[in-house]
Amino acid sequence: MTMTLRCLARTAAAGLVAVAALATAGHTAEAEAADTLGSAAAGQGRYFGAAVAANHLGEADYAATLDREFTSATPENEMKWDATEPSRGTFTLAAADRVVDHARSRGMDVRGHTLVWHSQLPSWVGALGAADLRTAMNDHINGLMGHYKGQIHSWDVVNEAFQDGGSGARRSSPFQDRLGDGFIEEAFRTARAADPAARLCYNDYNTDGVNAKSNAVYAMVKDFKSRGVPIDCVGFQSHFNSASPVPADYRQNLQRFADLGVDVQITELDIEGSGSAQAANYTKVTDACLAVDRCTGITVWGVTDKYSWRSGGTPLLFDGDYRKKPAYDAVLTALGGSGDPGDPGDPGASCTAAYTRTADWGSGYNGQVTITAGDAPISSWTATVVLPSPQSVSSLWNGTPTWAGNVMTVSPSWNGTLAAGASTSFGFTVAKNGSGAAPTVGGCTAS
Ligand code: 9MR
Repeated sequence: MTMTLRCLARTAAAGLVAVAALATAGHTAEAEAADTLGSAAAGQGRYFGAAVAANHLGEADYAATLDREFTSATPENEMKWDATEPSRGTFTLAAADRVVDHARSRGMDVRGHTLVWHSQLPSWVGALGAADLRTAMNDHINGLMGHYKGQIHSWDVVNEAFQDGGSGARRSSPFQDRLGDGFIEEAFRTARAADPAARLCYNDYNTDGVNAKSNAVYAMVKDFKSRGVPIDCVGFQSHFNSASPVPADYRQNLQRFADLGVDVQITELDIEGSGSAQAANYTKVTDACLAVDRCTGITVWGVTDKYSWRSGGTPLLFDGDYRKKPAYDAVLTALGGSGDPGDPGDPGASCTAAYTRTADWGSGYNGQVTITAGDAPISSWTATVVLPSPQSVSSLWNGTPTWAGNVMTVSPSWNGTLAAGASTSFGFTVAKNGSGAAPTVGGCTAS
């Protein structure tokens, strides 16, 4: 006979973050039942998306995590100019189609990223003169938006057109250098005509707080709104680390753009770090979006740390084995959702204890308890064995027993450290003393 008793001990850090986030986030009873990022965000009237790479969709865990948790997908590289029009007039959209088809067939929205950007730009574009470049830019917008017409909820029409630093100036690029400031306006007007139903966004980084760069974008959006240039939203990439932390005025900055009459979206969120500190930063960002009515959704820049562009900084919500990180719990809680702490992928230390009688010789028997780590690695465990009276244990191996009456608590001797999902076992010999009943095994606790 085999008995299994699942038990878990969530890390104190994750629990504290969850409690802190619960105390600060307003949420409805209905949303509280949500147990995925997408469903919890939907309860708040928002989407929750991820950047998606076509070449990972064949990996079962990748696709399963994406499909379970996210309601929006942004092709990470597949819609960029170098991928989609490597030579003039030749559109290569198979990889982008794979992401769009995967996402839409599972009910996800798609963000289009990105039409006009100085980077990942094939060299033929930079070699064009002004008139030709203008035509090529408009052809590119029409080619992509035409192909995906009606399938994209928001397009990053222009990406990263402003310089970093304090100047608030436009960034040098073939478009800026040959067409001048007006290229942005022209791109938006062309985009509106190409797919009138799509939300048209300007997207940039280091514009997340109030600073010279975001002031310059703000002035452009204000000007566009006052002159009727079609713009519907501003994307805040939100790539954070210790050198570029979540700004204290993040919410205020989102709000001032929203007050211009555009939606705001968090478009490429990732925050380097780990544990409760990373979780707290994710809570700040999520809370900021929820506090701004026109913040319509959040996209994290990847599904798993292992494929992040900053993988060394472990900046995402799922680790390299698709386990939920404390940051995941923090976001879910801030969105008003609540996870099942025992569900697959929870990062808390946990273990199971399974008992088997391995030998029986009339007056005695051998028992074995197999300890299996849950979805996270563990460094120690204890399990309890309740022995039926009047049995007694004559020897025990691969464990260290302590006794309280007929309850034996066993801790590791040499075998405390287990990888996620790995097992060890301890064994013991029992004198029946007239009773052949099975012991009760359970109470596995891991740390
Ligand atoms: O995540 C993308 C990475 O795979 C590419 O190598 C890189 C090339 O420029 O672009 C990354 O995505 C960028 C996004 O398109 C625009 N904002 C900054 C992102 C991170 O570099």
